[in-house]
Amino acid sequence: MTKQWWHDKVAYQIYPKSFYDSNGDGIGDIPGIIRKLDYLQDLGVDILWLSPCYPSPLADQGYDISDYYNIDPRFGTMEDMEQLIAEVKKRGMYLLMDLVVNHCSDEHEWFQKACQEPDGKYGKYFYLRDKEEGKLPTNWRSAFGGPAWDDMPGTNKQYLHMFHKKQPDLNWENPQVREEIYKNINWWLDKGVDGFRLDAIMNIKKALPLHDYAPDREDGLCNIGAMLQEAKGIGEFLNEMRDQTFRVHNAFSVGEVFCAKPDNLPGLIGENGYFDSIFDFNAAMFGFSPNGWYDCSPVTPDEYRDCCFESQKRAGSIGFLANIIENHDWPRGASRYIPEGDRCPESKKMLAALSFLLRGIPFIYQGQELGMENMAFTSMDEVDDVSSHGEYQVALKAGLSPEDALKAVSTFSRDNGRTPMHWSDEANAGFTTGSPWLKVNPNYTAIHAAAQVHDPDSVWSFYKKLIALRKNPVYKETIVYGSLEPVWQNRHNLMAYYRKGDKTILVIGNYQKQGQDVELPAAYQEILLNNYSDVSQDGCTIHLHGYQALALAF
Ligand code: TEU
Ligand code: CA
Repeated sequence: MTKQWWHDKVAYQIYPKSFYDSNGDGIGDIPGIIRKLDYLQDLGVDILWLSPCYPSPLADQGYDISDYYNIDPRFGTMEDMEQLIAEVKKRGMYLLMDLVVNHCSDEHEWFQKACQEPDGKYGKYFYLRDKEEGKLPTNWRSAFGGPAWDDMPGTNKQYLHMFHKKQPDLNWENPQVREEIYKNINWWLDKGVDGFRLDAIMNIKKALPLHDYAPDREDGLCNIGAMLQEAKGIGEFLNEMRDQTFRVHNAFSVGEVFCAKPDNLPGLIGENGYFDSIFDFNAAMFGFSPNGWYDCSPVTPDEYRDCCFESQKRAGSIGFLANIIENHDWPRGASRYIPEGDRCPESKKMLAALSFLLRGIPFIYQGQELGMENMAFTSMDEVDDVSSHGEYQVALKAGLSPEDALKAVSTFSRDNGRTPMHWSDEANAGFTTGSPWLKVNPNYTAIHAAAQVHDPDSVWSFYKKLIALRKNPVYKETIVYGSLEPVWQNRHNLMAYYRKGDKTILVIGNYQKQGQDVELPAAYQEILLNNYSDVSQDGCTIHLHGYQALALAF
């Protein structure tokens, strides 16, 4: 495998709106990110991925872009952005922007012009169909609920939106659209950005001609998954994009890919793949129901382990997965993957170690390094996310009481990851001196950065050790490029694996409150990581404490 600059890096996702507010308007901003760069450098992360901060009506919190060449004034100015790029570089770090090009905002001038002249140049930038009374062009359900077609203002047409109605899908079949997109990517790369995270990128190719699929709910609509499975030829677009943009700049690209079929992986992340990496959502998606959030199930420790190992086996040495336990679209990992009642620093550290030392590129989501947890929303008024409001309605329609529907939203809401970052135990968790745009999780008084950065036993310090271990010159090669071999896979509530390269490392997590024993095949040479202060052992038998995590070198 040809070595690339991003292989040995650790990435950190910033959700700008909720990271740090520098001017007291309740909204996180770019100057706020600049002020916290030393915090990130101290933690040890290298690559920063910024969720969108381009001008946007924020119907989907910036994933609806109205100008690809600017910064939303709520987040700062282009000068702020340039300063951020410079400050990141100064620290030897890298910056990724979010590339949201399956759709733009309905307030983007392309869509505005398309409305004025649907049969003109810009009409061809979108998927438009003549409006027929009482019949939609196709029976597709949008990701946030309701039909994926809406009336185009001032015309007799309807347009396709796979997500919110303020996010019209761009027509990638039109070479002019592709050219516009590549031009924009190169413009940012020329500015000094080091790469992109590619939003909903597998949605760009539609199965043509567009047609109905079997309805899968009482609304008579169908999930667009079936259509995406059928779409052929996305590779032509993705290869073209890679060759005309990322390749030219030696830039890093990580794709948000949900439909990675095992035989697809070489094409996706192989030596000459469309992307340099794709996120592994196998555990995130486990237990999710096609019926909606109200019908989703929790993930047990054994299921979590099996999901991780399944992905690892598929990826093998083909390429690098981007490993996450959460992001801005999912519940907090600590809440989803650690059973209720067991969430404590030890269990959070164990989860961190198990995920972080997998083969791939670790991505940490803001607040994960503190062990931030889900929010207990007490009313839908506290919830902003469009998707959560859609799912609340789905739950009510399915017959749930408002209390139970709220509980489902509280468990799975994307806002769990979007509540403001906990910097300190001051008002509003030190996130803002004003009134925060989204309610702060009341548990910030117990979980916050100020207390953790100076505490050698904190979750934060454990993440710092994990990052340092990945960079340890003796073990780096093995952790980055070594193979992964599961062990004791049939044991209950135990996740363990070898990383084998020029060194051999055994990673063990006792995924339960009770202790349990493991027999080592031989005596280890060194303890690389331990979330307890001791290892209780008789010869090669280790008596693991509840939620103990170890990395041992042989
Ligand atoms: O997400 C793509 C996507 O498919 C989401 O609907 C995802 O399945 C869901 O949020 C999980 O709960 C990306 C972005 O990450 C998301 O924030 C945007 O809303 C979406 O694209 C549209 O741009
Ligand atoms: Ca602000």
